Amino acid sequence: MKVSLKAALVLTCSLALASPALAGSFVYGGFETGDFTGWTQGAGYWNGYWPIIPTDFLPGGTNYDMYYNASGIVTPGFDPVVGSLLNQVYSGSYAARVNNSYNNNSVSVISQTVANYTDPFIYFAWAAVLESSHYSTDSDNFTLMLTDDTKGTTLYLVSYNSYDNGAIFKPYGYWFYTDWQVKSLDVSALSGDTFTLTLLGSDCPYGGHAGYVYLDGFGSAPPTVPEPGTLAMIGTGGVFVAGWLRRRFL
Ligand SMILES: [Ca+2]
Ligand SMILES: [Ca+2]
Repeated sequence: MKVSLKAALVLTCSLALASPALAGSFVYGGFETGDFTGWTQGAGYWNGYWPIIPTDFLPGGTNYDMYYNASGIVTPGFDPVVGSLLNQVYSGSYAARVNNSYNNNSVSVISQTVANYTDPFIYFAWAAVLESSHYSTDSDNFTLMLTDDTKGTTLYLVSYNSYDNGAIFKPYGYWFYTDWQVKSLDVSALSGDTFTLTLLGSDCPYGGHAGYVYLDGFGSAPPTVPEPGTLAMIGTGGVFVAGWLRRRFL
């Protein structure tokens, strides 16, 4: 008995010692725990300085104040602003919404770092909703970036505001929104590096306009879209399914 316990202890120690060398992987990048497990959250108040630096609002940052955190976990269903034009979830049962549609100068951030990543691809999906407001440096805005922290390089960066919104944005009343944007980055040449995905969403700095971004499917495999039957069960009828089919197949 003593021998087997000792053997088990040795095995446990060996595994513990070996674990730092194991390849890193994303932790709940699809938010399927129904919360922000695996993610670092940040928030703060935007009083108008530009540019907004995401790390300023993460723990330890100069503007970090979780009182203003307006992120949340969402379930399949219509976006509260554009309705059936955008499903809140891209894949599975949950997604993250960074910031929200309430105007109160809030800035919300989420971030996840994975070390020793050896898979060949990184996938993620995002969709943004921005309220028409002011100009390039004082409108509700968002920044989504993926950095290679080992190399000190930025592999993916999108930064939009409601004044400088790109061709992927569509107008909806006094708002702009995108369809889900699914990204795949080939990182096969960067095997073993440390990567960080950071997403910031911000209201305008005067408290009158809001902006927010959905994120889902951060991981090493392509995020899968819901089955049509699942969408029909949301209680939407044919219009939404038609929209889904249009987005998927055209
Ligand atoms: Ca998900
Ligand atoms: Ca807000």
